[in-house]
Amino acid sequence: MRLSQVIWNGKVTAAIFDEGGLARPIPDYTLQDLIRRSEVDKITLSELARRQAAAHWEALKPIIPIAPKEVWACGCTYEMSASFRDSEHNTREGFYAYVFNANNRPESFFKGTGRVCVGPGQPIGIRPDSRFTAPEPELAVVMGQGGRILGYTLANDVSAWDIEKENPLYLPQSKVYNACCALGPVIVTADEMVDPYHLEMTCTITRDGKEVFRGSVNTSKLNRKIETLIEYIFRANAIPSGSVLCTGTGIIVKEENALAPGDVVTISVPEIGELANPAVVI
Ligand code: DO4
Ligand code: MG
Repeated sequence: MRLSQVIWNGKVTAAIFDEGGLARPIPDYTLQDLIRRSEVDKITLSELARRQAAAHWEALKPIIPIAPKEVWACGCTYEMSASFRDSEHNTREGFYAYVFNANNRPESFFKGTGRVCVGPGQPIGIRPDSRFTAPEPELAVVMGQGGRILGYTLANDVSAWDIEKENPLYLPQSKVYNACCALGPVIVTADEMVDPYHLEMTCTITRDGKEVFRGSVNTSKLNRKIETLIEYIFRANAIPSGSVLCTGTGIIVKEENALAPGDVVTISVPEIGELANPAVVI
């Protein structure tokens, strides 16, 4: 099932989406409410959504699919991300390759809360003190109690790479700021996601209507099991149900394509949809 949220009767409301973009609102529920109720009543999210949804389909636009309690992210999970960072950063040789190695502890960091997240069509942020901000297109999972995967969505882990590159201790400043994370357009529930390790992801940057960047990756290149990433972040953190984990980027945007205000970043995976956001200086 494809779940997201819409503005319905002036309120943020969970909704079931069909492939064509029509929606059945789920009155009186946000996506967080739906998750909470499905866990209390011990029924699946899809079953609860089906029971509570309005009978009619409407042409409604998806907004952010969930206001996440917490957003976590993993890094250097694709060879591309680790080798680019090793080649660009002023660090000890193999610094990033070390965490790419699946036998070592993965990199994970706290990306923020719902406060820093935006949905489809909303502006993503460029820090005023960054000259090189890049999109990081990532597969993201919505987690339930104990880290159970409830569904899959797309994320843009927007990052001020020049700040990270200057010194790895600046990572939180490069990663966490207003509008640093886009999510959407829908959450494909875990029971309907055919194979999260075989998704073809594309990212484009459009400037003044012209495509200035195109990159793609298949999630088969993800060097970790998503369950392993979740297990690590839960080791010493009671992460609340309704939180999101971004699983790392396999698409690298170089400095010549640094985001400029007005650029539009579009991330797409056929099984999930398209997440497009304009960039603004925040
Ligand atoms: O090591 C820095 C962050 C890496 C990251 O966010 C990624 O690989 O996606
Ligand atoms: Mg990332």
